[in-house]
Formats: sequence, structure tokens, C-alpha cells
Amino acid sequence: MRILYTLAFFSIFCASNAQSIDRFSIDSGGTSTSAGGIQIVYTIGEVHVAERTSATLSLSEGFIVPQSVSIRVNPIVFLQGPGTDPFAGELGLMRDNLRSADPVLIPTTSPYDSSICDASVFSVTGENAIVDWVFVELRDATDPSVIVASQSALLQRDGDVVSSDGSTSLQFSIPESSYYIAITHRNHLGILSANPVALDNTTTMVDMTQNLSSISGGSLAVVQLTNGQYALIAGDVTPDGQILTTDYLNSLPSIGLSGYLTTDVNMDGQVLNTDILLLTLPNVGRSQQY
Ligand SMILES: [Ca+2]
Ligand SMILES: [Ca+2]
Repeated sequence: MRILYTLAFFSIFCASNAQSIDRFSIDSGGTSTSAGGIQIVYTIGEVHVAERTSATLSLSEGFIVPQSVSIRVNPIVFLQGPGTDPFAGELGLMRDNLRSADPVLIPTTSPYDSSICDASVFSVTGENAIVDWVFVELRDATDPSVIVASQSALLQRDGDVVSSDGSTSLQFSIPESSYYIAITHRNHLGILSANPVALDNTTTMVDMTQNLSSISGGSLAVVQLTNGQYALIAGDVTPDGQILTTDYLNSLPSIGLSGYLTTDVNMDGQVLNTDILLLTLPNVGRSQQY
């Protein structure tokens, strides 16, 4: 009984101390539903406050509701900038100078959102070494302007787009269905699959380096590297889906700088004429095809 009194007193004490949000979570009954990229979690007998969703978790009014992963996908893309490495490029690998630099230049926080990775993912070398962060969107099969789900991801030298652990396939907690897949990068033009791709709980590989017909806009959307692979177009230094004279001009003041820089479009850690005259300038006039 004393324990009950103590709890009651504690509850009253808490209630009287400037709690501006009701924290009643009466029961876990209810369910959730998803449509068009929005997930609604509703419960029985309580005031709805808010929820937050991530790739694998939904947090609602103090409840943590595990969501089953229903989509696994392994996109494969190449970036023109790091794909121009005259040595590695011929082997079908992108350069990974931003990773192999000491200290590592790739940030552990994604440049696109608050996703983080462990610094240890940058210790992997070889074909699965990390080139940079990319951003992946799954878009509605009937209206590809609608982004159903998205996440930051890591790009390996051989083109595999993997989760932030640096090795496993991407996972999305959305219904098994067909989705367009878009991949964007901080200084390259994004690409969109030409068609929706059927995705389910087993990993589907979506190779966007081999076939122009698999890419929205075809030859307008990508460049072909000397090894034959198609790649995202380098040079969108001021990221707006277009490579304009301004992208070229904005690069000039950073000649000679080193680091993790948008103007370093070949991604070797330095901004040199090779970035500006050999990559960005020839691509002026190109634009994202979706
Ligand atoms: Ca631009
Ligand atoms: Ca460079």
C-alpha cells in the first residue's frame, strides 16, 4: 500500500510540474496505415499527439512500434566524376580518394539529411570501399513526382548503393509494390528509372549502368564512360537539376582548395582545372530528366 501511495504522490507531483504535453498512453490497441509516403498510426482511447517514422521504426506517443521491413533493394549506379579515374575507371570501379584520404574526407553525417554512419565503414578497401553518400527515392508507380520513401545511402566503388552500414541492401518499411527509383548525388544530376520496378522483401538488384532504356530520358540523362557504363552527369555544383554557366563560374573561386567540396566533381579531394574544364564545363546545358 505504501508503494501505491508513493506512486500516486509521484504522479501528482509530476502533473503539477509544468508538463505542457499530455503524456497519457492508455493502451496499445489500434493500428497503422500508409498511403502516398505518409504513415498514420492511430490508437484507441487516447489523444493523438505525433509520430515519427524512420526506415525501420515508428514512434508514436511513447510507444515504439517495430515495423516489418517490406522492401529490400540494391540499386547500382555510377558517377561520372569518380568514374573518370583513368586507372580504376577502366576496371569498372570509381575512385575513392575522399575515403582513402587521411583524415577521411567523407562525413559520417549524410550531406542530404541527418543520417549517420559509423566511421568504421570507411576502413573497407577494394571494390566495396565507399565512394560517397548518395540519396535514394522510391516514387509512386502511377505518379513518379510523388516520393513515397527516401533515405541516404552509401555508394561503393563498384556501383552498389548500400545502407549506412556500408554493406547491406537498402531497406524500406513500405508496402511491397512497384516503385520508380531515383538516385541523386550532391554534385551530379539525378537519374530516375524509366519504369516502376517491382520490389519486395527479397533484395532486388536494379542496375542503372548498363541499359539506356532503363533510365528515364535515356541518353539525355546520363553519360557513357570509356568502359561502356552509363553514369550520372557530373557538374551540378549548385544543385538544382541543371548544369548552367553558373555551375561553372561558381567553381572557379575554389580552384586550389581541398576537402569535401561540391566543386570537386571528380571527387579526388582537390578542386583543380580537371574538375572545372574537363567535367563541369563540357556538361553545361545538361539537365535532370524528371
Ligand atoms: Ca546547377
Ligand atoms: Ca577534383
